[in-house]
Amino acid sequence: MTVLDNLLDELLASRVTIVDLTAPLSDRTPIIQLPPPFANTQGFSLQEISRYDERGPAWYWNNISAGEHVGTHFDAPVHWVTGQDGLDVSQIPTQHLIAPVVVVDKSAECVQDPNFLLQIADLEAWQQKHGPLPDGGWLLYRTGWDSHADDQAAFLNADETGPHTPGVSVECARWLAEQAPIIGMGVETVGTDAGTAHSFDPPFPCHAFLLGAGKYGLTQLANLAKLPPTGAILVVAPLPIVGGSGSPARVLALVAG
Ligand code: 23J
Ligand code: MN
Repeated sequence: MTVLDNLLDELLASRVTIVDLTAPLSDRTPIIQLPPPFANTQGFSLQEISRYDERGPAWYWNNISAGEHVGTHFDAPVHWVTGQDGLDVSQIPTQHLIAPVVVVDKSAECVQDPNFLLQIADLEAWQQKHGPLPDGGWLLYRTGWDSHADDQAAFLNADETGPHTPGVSVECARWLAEQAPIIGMGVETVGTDAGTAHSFDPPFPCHAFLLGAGKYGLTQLANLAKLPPTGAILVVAPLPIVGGSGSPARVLALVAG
């Protein structure tokens, strides 16, 4: 029996399940809001071409429009100035799109403090309990923020000082980029950086350090509560937009049990 026969058997018997980590894409999907003078992304929308009518009697289809960074999406290294000589989204090696995944759960802390920042010490404590971060794999950071994903205002959680959503400290972002063996980090929020990260030094450190190191980002993930801390496999499927800085992505996890 080959490993693929084994996998199919396990899938058919539901001993391996497929968890969808993707947020639905619609004109209600939250989008990031950068402050002036910065330009902002378009949201997702459908424009109907025909729907079993005189424009096309037997078929229904739409044009779509969206920014590259809408909903559950992939950040390629070239998205950030620090990664400008790196890969675009069409160039990501396929072995990076199916890889081991671990989950760090800080959802309890983030209920108490929406500005919670993940620290190096949190990851050291996690590794004491669960072993090393996966070489060539993904770190997903659970904050519970997906519970706000049906409400743009709650999801961005902005006041007159700007957005307040959980993220990663500057030192921890540098450590993930330079010391950790992971290829990328995924989050439940609208971007990989904290809502307040515009005021960090450097600004947006997850983007600056991880993408600058040739690593990747994944945003607005859902259903992280359904994943074990270790042992799952992540399947990430961004569109191969030639020259693209990122893409909406279908993200699935294979989970044993
Ligand atoms: C552009 C500028 C700042 C940020 C972002 C995009 C994202 O979060 C993104 O989607 O990559 S923070
Ligand atoms: Mn992005």
